[in-house]
Amino acid sequence: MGPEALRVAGLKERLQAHAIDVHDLGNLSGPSNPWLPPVDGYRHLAEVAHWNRQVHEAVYASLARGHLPIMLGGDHCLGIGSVSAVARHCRAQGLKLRVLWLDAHADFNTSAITPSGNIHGMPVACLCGHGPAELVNIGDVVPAISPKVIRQVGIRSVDAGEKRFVHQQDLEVFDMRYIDEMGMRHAMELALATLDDKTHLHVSFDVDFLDPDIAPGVATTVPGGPTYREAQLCMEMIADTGRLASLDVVELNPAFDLRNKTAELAVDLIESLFGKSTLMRK
Ligand code: DIR
Ligand code: MN
Ligand code: MN
Ligand code: MN
Repeated sequence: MGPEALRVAGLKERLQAHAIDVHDLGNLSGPSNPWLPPVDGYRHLAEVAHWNRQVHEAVYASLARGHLPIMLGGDHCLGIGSVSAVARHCRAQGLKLRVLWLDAHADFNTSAITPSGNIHGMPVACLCGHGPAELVNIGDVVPAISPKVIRQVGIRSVDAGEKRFVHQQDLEVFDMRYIDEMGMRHAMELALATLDDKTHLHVSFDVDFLDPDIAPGVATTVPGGPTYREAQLCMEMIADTGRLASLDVVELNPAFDLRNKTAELAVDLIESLFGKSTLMRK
């Protein structure tokens, strides 16, 4: 339902208004959600692997055509297919990679430490090589990425075992305390530091990044997220780099939304990500 809500909110039209040529490739297809409890620490591993293989191929094909893919989820497990395709593209093209992970959660669980078995709590770990073969092997190389390329922003919910693992793997995290103390501007300056014209910037935008007051349309709201202005600044600073080359928009769940307002907010923010600004910038 997430992609449909973003279409209804006018994503394509709003990007077209900025003279961007948009192709809606429609929905991918795959197995439906069986709603079963975890098996060996994973919920729906076979289904998740199937969907991620589809996403990987679609994102890779889009990049190979020289396009900027926007992958609409669905939950954040789909970041495995998407980011692995981006990493494969970067290797093929000799590009450096930076992944900005905008999320309330670190998404760094494994089957041994997950409290839920939900694979949307594991994509960053899987991309870094910690996960089941079905997901870790989706790209061309294992691990698909190094933790060094990731910058996480907005984090405010990390499980106990996950917290140790984030520390051990030395992920660079700008959590909400950092943003409270230093401001979104400083966090983003550091998260976007050292990008150059050979860097592919991927943004993985979990809509639960946003404060639930402005973005209720997600299943796993966590209080104390970025405000409307902080989120806009985050997107505008990404746009200013001119390096955005691929994007995920995930976890939007219209069943929890109010009159599609979270989808509309997501479209507003995506517009800023693609360069909408209030004034001409010097
Ligand atoms: C929790 C929730 N850390 C889990 N994760 C979510 O189940 O692993 N990530 N909601 O977006
Ligand atoms: Mn997430
Ligand atoms: Mn999340
Ligand atoms: Mn999630």
